[in-house]
Amino acid sequence: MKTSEANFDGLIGPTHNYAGLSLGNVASMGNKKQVSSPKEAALQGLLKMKTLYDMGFVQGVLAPHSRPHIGYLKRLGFNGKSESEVIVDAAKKAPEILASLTSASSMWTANAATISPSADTQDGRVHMTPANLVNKFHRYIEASTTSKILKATFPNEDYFAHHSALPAHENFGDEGAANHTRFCTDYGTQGVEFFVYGRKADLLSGPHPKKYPARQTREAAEAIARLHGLKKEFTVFAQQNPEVIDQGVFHNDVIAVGNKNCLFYHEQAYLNTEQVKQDIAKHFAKDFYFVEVKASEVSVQEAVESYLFNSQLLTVSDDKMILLVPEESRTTPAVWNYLNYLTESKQTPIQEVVVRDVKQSMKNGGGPACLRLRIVLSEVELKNTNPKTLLNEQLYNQLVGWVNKHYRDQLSEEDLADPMLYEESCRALDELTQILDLGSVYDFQL
Ligand code: SUG
Repeated sequence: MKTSEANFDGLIGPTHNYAGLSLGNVASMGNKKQVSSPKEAALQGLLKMKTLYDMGFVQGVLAPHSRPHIGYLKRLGFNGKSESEVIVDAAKKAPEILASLTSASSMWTANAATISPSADTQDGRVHMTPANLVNKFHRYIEASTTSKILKATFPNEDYFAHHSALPAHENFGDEGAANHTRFCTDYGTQGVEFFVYGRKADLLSGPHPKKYPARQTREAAEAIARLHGLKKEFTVFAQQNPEVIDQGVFHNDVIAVGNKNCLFYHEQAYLNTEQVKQDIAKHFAKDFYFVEVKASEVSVQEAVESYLFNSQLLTVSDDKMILLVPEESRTTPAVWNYLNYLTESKQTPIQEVVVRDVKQSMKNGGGPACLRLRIVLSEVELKNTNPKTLLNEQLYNQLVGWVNKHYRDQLSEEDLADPMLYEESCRALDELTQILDLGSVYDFQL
């Protein structure tokens, strides 16, 4: 039976904007208050999805969340007889809270959840745990809707086990698949699950960054491994180098990407690289490729600016992988030189580079890998996936039409105070739940 890796991308929502909400994410901090284009953002994301569909990959779509989040506005004491009045009240009294509750951040589905394929789990089901994202308020509010959307996308509990997010406390800070990688020989056989964390819950018990927050704890990673019923001997935990977190590497997927028998990473990514390599390599009888990029080839700063490692590493045939990188990797000279050298050398499985423009998302620190959640699915699991969420030519055209009909060309800081934005979003999302056959997943639909 054929098992493949599907990519579920977050459809970029109608309130995409630059509010500078993410301390430690240099793009988000640097582009604060710039004017965004939700329409361009969503179309760029859809084109990336279409690229992979056209190449023969299974490509899925995860719906965006409804924003601004009226429920949280009310819980925080903003009042009004209607949703519009609540928004106007918040805009007047605390625009920064309104901005947090208007973020379209659910687009970065690498942070939506951690997924363990059925080949790795004790009960033979695909296990999913939505990330609690406690480190950032605008992201912490995602977990409950993410859970509903995942259940509507993978409804059959005979095949899919849906866990609750971990307790919403910093000790269990969890950022989902952005800090999780799975290595394997074939997608359908036992894999090695690799969890990367930024700190331990007890800050006194080990190294941690000094300037920017470490979003993921070791305790969170261990809890996920327990919940998913992973075998201890096939689970590897590694700490990120705190010094790179302080340079803007807020998730492991900003400094490394892995697939099958290959880990592509920066030499400064981990605290103890040799241990990481040993722990992974011992599971592979045949070759495992550690493709290490030296600081002399690409500095951490260049890696962060270009998002070289926030790329999608995809298997196209037995011994060939392609790397889908953002446009910024092409325009950063050291990175582009390195990529040319890598593909020409033919020493590793990475033999081709595909470039895509996702600039609207990149300006918030979200590259190609942030926009997708990888889900390994067997044939029968794929059959039990909501078919309306799987991209094909028709769905692509339908979604492009939907974006063009509902999305604004531009969104500025002041526009977040406009209650019409909420109304437009609700109309768009209501229609989307029908297109994707999701049922009622939004509070405004209850
Ligand atoms: O959580 N940016 C996101 C980017 C997430 C990238 N994901 C991965 N690396 N997997 C974040 O920092 C910025 C929103 C703003 O500033 O308006 C933001 O949330």
